[in-house]
Amino acid sequence: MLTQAQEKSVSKLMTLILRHDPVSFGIVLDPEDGSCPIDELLRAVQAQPRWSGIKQEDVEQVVRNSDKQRFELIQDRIRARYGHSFSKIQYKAAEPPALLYHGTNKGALAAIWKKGLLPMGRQYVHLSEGTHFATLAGSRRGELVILEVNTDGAKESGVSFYYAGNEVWLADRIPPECCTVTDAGQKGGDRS
Ligand code: HQG
Repeated sequence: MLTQAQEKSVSKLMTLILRHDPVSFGIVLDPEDGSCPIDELLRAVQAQPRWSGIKQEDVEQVVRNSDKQRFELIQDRIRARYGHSFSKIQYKAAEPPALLYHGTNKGALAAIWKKGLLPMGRQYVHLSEGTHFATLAGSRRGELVILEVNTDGAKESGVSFYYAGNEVWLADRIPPECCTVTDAGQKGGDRS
């Protein structure tokens, strides 16, 4: 059984492997769904001296307790649900709710009004059905701003949406005219 601090640390290592740099850990992710066999991930984690004693049930604990449900177990395979920079996971296009949220920061707004929301270092723009996830994402860099995204407008501009699970939606880009600032951030970003 891992402590909360250990869970966080293993989770960070797992996101590094499954989202960003599988190659450095000797792992090949499935090019379609981004998964790998859970025993391969386990061996990669065990190869780190600090985690040589880790067991599969510990990895399953991390998956279960992840506050943002970052990982998904599919039988004997595991993948990160979202957040990838390394490989472009093929998600199925899906019909999003009329409104989605994106958490960002004041410093990024000028560029967003010019170019819209772009994936930046990741493969997709990350959006959420409620403001809770957007608040967590946007609070990481400076003053939080929550944008409301008009998905019908974006679809009219040819944007496809993909569902990553746990209320998280992905898109290749969002045009600036489909974004408006909400005051949800100022209200404390209540879970909705
Ligand atoms: C901003 C983490 C300038 C965008 C988070 C964001 C989330 C622009 C930053 C998940 C821009 C990219 C994803 C433009 C967008 N010009 N800045 N045109 N378009 N941006 O981390 O959405 O805890 O790559 O607003 O919490 O913040 O790791 O994306 O501020 O859930 O599981 O550029 O990753 O989850 O930042 O975060 P990121 P994100 P985990």
